[in-house]
Amino acid sequence: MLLMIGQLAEAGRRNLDRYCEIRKPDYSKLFLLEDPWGYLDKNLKCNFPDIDECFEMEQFFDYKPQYRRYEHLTYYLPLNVDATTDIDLVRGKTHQITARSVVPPIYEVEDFLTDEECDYIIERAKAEGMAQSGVFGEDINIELQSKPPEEVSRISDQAWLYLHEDDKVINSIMDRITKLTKMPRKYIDDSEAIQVVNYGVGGHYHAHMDTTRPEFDDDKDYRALPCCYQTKCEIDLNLGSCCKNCRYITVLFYLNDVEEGGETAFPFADFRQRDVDDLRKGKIDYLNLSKYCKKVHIKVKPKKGKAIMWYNHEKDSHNGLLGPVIDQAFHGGCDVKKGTKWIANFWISAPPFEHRNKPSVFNIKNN
Ligand SMILES: O=C(O)CCC(=O)C(=O)O
Repeated sequence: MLLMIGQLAEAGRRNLDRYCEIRKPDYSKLFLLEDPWGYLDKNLKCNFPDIDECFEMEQFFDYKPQYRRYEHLTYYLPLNVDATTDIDLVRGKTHQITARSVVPPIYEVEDFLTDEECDYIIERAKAEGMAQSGVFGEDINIELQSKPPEEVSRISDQAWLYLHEDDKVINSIMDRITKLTKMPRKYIDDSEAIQVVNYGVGGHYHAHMDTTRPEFDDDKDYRALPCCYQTKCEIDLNLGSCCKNCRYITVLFYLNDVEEGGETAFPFADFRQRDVDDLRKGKIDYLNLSKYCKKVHIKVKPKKGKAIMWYNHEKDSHNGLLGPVIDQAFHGGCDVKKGTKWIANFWISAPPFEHRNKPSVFNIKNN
């Protein structure tokens, strides 16, 4: 152990890179999905100057076998836009699922939650305490102080609802999410808490990605960083973040009816990638939904109990785990014009290939 500390400290002195990195695997073995012999683990090299953090990473090298295997992700595509089909979510009731776009696949299900479930989530969030929403890796207070409201990226309050095994209401919703997404249950249990959000009049969230685009976000290279759901490291608002979001799927629930406005808008859905790139480079800021909500074609109107889901990433065709980000998944909430808007977000996280052995910090059985 002492030898290891010495080696790590030396590695730290030599290399100021703050994060563990993975040596390039032998590509002839890249298609080894389950890696039962720990082949790829042997190629991991730690460059942390911070020894404590390094030990946290070390733990996953010998983590218990059940965490070493991730089942493949599920990715399903609609035949065409507006295609509707029946879906079995609860016994004795048939729901309908409708595709709203193909890239990314966006699906809508009415009455996914009952009125009682919506009210329960709102009450639990209020009891938890609603506080001003933030934006990943940024300090929203600086924006609020320096910009007019329509330029501020996000104006809302939020609370996190942690998943507990004994919460029957939330567990039954999780069962339905498993059926909706057709994902292995482990991914659902490993995902983040539910985020409940409330917007007043003028409240909005400009279009953004729920996941990190590892090579591009804020001109920072996030590729070597662990996924946030696999680490307890804090997000430092001044220095950038120490992890990246690896949110494969978003499931968003509308918890009330909004009198006017508050649509969820997908400004680039079903655009060709080239068009997305051009639009983003152009003079008009299409991400500003206070100004451009009207121009967006694919918008979902809030309705109490409705759920929408979409993919933020493709599935990696080589290994069945987290694949490339889908840039067309930019989305946000348009200004609420009248009334109030309550939603809940549930993000299903998944590891990219290089982090597949690291367990989630959110597994409900661990809390
Ligand atoms: O409010 C909405 O409709 C969208 C919310 C959203 O994009 C988010 O919370 O990430």
